[in-house]
Amino acid sequence: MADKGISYCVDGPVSIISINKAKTLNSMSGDDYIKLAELVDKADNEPKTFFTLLQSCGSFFSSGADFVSITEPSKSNSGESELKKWLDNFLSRNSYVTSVFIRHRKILICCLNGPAVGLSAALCALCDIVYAMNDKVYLRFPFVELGLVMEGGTSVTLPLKLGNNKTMETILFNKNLTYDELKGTIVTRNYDMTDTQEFNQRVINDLKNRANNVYLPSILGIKKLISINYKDNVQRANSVETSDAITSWVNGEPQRRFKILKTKLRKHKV
Ligand code: CO8
Repeated sequence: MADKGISYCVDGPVSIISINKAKTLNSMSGDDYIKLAELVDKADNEPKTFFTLLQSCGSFFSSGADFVSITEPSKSNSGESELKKWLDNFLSRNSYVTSVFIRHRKILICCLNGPAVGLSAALCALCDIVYAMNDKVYLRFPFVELGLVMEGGTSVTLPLKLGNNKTMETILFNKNLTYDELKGTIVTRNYDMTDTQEFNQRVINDLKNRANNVYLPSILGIKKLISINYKDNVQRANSVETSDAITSWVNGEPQRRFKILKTKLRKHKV
């Protein structure tokens, strides 16, 4: 199937955002993350939308930041400082995308058809509800491997949802959060299916059926009340996370490590 980037449609009370980049396991360039954020905002402003659904394709939900776009960022203007370059290519993008997810007013649901890595996993942790296709899903936050710190609000969302000690063990030692660990914390239902398209459609049908039995404005009111408890903390964390990371980007540590990762992935195939 040809990769079609990121698409958007509305089906009754549901706005559906689909990532279609199966060739690279749905990796996301900086521009892809901005497009995703724009579509999440579009759903927020859709008067008849109550649920915003994030869906993907193939075997992975998303392999995170695309290492090609990180190792070959948009050309800097001559004379532009490294600081200016990474404020544009990292801080402003990362902070904007995360902020759009935090302030979203509709019920944000992730259809986790497979593993999610890095910023994509962080965005998944920002969702109100996460459904797993089966028990093969996992979340991976390889921040220590890549010379990064927590991002996408994870310094608040992971301790909130998993507890402090579990978050420390997982992030500091670069472990996957397996389905067993996600169950009941971030993931609330396992559909126990194998076909991504069928899984995605099942979730849409289930939501439409459920929407028939509730007074929809109430669910948005409830989300607003629950998110008051943590929203400001995540916004503050987003700002601190991105400004703390900028020194590493200016020094070039993540870029060096992304290059090594790219070479390693190539080598293991030879
Ligand atoms: N970017 C680009 N291409 C990728 C990526 C990626 N992140 N991940 C996988 N691919 C490509 C591979 O190169 C490969 O392409 P090809 O077939 O042409 O060689 C194809 O997808 C399939 O990948 P694999 O063969 O490696 O598949 P495996 O099942 O063996 O492994 C893994 C899957 C474990 C996901 C492995 O591919 C991997 O480790 N990928 C890198 C994941 C990663 O570390 N992502 C970055 C996370 S950090 C992050 O998101 C925060 C960044 C902050 C900056 C944001 C700026 C806006």
